[in-house]
Amino acid sequence: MADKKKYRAVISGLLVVTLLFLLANGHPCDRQCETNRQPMTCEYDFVIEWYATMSKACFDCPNVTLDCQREHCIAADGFPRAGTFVNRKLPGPSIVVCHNDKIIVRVSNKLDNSEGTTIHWHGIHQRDSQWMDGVPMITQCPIPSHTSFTYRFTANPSGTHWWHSHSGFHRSDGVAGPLVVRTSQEDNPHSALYDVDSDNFTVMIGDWLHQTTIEKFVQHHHSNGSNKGENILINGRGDFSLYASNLTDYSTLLTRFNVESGLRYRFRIISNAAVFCPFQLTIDQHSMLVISTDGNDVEPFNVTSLVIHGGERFDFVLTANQNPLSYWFRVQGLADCKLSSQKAILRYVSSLDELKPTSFPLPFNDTVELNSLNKAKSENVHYVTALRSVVKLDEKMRDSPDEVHFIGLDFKKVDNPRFHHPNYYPIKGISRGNHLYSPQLNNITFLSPPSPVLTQFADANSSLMCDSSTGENVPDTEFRECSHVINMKKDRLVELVIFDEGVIFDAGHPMHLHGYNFAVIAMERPGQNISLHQVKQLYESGSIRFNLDQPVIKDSVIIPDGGYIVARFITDNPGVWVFHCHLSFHVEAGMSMAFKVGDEEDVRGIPRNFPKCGDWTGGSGNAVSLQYKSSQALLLIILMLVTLYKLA
Ligand SMILES: *[C@@H]1O[C@H](CO)[C@@H](O)[C@H](O)[C@H]1NC(C)=O
Ligand SMILES: *[C@@H]1O[C@H](CO)[C@@H](O)[C@H](O)[C@H]1NC(C)=O
Ligand SMILES: *[C@@H]1O[C@H](CO)[C@@H](O)[C@H](O)[C@H]1NC(C)=O
Ligand SMILES: *[C@@H]1O[C@H](CO)[C@@H](O)[C@H](O)[C@H]1NC(C)=O
Ligand SMILES: *[C@@H]1O[C@H](CO)[C@@H](O)[C@H](O)[C@H]1NC(C)=O
Ligand SMILES: *[C@@H]1O[C@H](CO)[C@@H](O)[C@H](O)[C@H]1NC(C)=O
Ligand SMILES: *[C@@H]1O[C@H](CO)[C@@H](O)[C@H](O)[C@H]1NC(C)=O
Ligand SMILES: *[C@@H]1O[C@H](CO)[C@@H](O)[C@H](O)[C@H]1NC(C)=O
Ligand SMILES: *[C@@H]1O[C@H](CO)[C@@H](O)[C@H](O)[C@H]1NC(C)=O
Ligand SMILES: [Cu+2]
Repeated sequence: MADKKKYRAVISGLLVVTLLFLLANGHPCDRQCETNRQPMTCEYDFVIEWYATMSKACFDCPNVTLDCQREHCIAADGFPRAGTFVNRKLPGPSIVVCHNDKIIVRVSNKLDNSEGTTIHWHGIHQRDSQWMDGVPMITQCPIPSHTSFTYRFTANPSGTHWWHSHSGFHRSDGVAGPLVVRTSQEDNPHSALYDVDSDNFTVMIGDWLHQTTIEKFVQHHHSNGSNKGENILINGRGDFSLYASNLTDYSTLLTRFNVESGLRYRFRIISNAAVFCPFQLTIDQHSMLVISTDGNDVEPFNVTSLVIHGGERFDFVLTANQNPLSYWFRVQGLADCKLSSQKAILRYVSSLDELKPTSFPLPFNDTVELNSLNKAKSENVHYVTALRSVVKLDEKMRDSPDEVHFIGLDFKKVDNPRFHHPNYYPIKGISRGNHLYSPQLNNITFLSPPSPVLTQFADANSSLMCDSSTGENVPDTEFRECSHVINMKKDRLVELVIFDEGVIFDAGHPMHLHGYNFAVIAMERPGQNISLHQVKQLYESGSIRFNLDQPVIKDSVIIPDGGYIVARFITDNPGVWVFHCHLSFHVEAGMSMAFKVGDEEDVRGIPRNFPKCGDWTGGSGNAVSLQYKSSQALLLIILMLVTLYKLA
């Protein structure tokens, strides 16, 4: 009897613990990862809708602070605006899984205005599920409004990744969230460096507009409207004092990271920048020990200032070893966001201080910065190539490359018919404030194909496509637009020499490759500008020093303005993979291209009933024009007859 009671007590105790665990951690897949455990199947439902910040779900937010935390309340920075959101959350729901888990996400498109959408899983390579990459007209048809699409893929590789819409401006209007793939302790070279790895310390930083992105895009591209961000949000939260609140202490509304004295925390930072908005992160009185970028572990690198560009991820360890107080976690916008900054709060839980943190002048006098933008390298200013991968570069990657591709980036003064008309408002004939320079790759604007290249290759319209043979040496004196797809053979060592000509604007483009990681074996900024000719000369004369030892491995990287990077990867993942600037305004204006790796038969397993789409031209169009022509002819005959009749 007594035994039975004890047994029951233990079981109910375990049940309560399990339930508490589930409640605290949410999804059952967010768990401790162990080697030799069966992977789990992790399911999620995403509903994408037009919705509003500061909606009625926010009740008396911010006057009643707790109201800002209510379900469906997207408080943001207090500014009311429309946006596209997933499950009425900002950031969208976190996906936290273990390496090799199966992820299943059912996406329902409930956008009122009938826009199609897709979700890209940024950092996931989609080996053997290439059609799940979420790029409209490259790997799938857009998901029409009022329909749903289920993404199924394996969580590989591990690391801090994220998901976001790859269609139009849905990402910058809210459709984005973390995707963290953890590994077991044995597979994690840095597990001894920290104590806590929790979704509470995953941080998505984004610029934030006070209008829908399409509004800003149209005003900027068709008129003289600005392309600058209005604010920055840290995990969907920003300073209310500027827009919505007269509270004396608005800091209660900011994102908080609660830490315990003495523990070491793994922070995972994701940049969801949409305009040209690099973020400079500093934490008062704390340094950051960078251990990973874009899911690739690096030898620990200690910094006090970390710059993060669109699409990049950085993981660092923060040691809570300062006086138990509250500290500012500061994000300063750079470039087109230089007027914006934002704060979150790092709060030691033992601190009684619930109030605004004290401001410390500067985190450290000797700031060490990583991933700086367009600065000269120095003792305290480091490019991302200062990081060393924990693994040696694969032997095959040190050979001389099988293919080399030069990819030049810049804004071009061309009459792109989308934004200029050669007679009515040519770029060379109107006031400077109205010039729209087209951001291009090799002087080419990407034209979205009318059907997905990967899944409907046979439907491709060859007259719209171009590759390196037709695309190279295109002059920038006239506008060129095509579906720019470079063919690459399977299992080749490809070298990309990516340079920013740097002629117009002191800008910088964060470039992202789908389907692969690449080793960044060189990165330099010799001057303010560089031409294809100059880069080729440097490359061919052997003047570029390659780091083939333990180069940093990434999937997103900033190209210095007027500088270059050299990147390598092995084409062992067949498919059609876009390579594009990660700034929404640039990719939507055509700063994109695709690498088609292998042949159609190398991609196996596309579901037979996979949705199809395309242009509807063909026979009936001709029939209409024939009819039109015959009726015109008939009219002519009648006119002639009438004239003849009159004459007779
Ligand atoms: C907050 O309080 C102020 C002053 O009491 C009031 O004017 C304002 O309307 C309130 N805001 C909200 C959202 O309730
Ligand atoms: C994460 O946050 C939740 C909710 O505030 C809290 O209950 C939990 O203890 C936190 N976990 C860690 C590891 O800090
Ligand atoms: C934009 O154009 C309008 C109308 O021509 C003008 O009034 C305004 O000053 C211009 N703004 C800028 C920033 O150039
Ligand atoms: C804040 O206070 C100012 C001046 O008292 C007032 O004009 C403004 O409307 C208030 N803002 C809000 C959001 O309550
Ligand atoms: C990192 O740098 C800071 C400031 O220079 C220093 O105080 C701290 O001890 C360093 N941490 C490590 C792990 O080297
Ligand atoms: C940092 O520099 C300022 C001004 O140069 C100086 O007053 C201060 O003592 C320095 N702080 C530290 C910790 O070295
Ligand atoms: C291919 O594109 C060209 C240029 O837009 C167009 O004229 C032609 O009708 C298209 N062909 C097909 C088969 O859709
Ligand atoms: C773009 O065109 C200009 C002018 O013809 C040429 O000098 C330049 O090298 C081209 N850029 C690239 C990246 O091909
Ligand atoms: C390139 O930069 C140099 C100065 O660094 C400048 O003199 C030259 O005019 C620039 N060239 C172009 C094409 O902008
Ligand atoms: Cu760009």
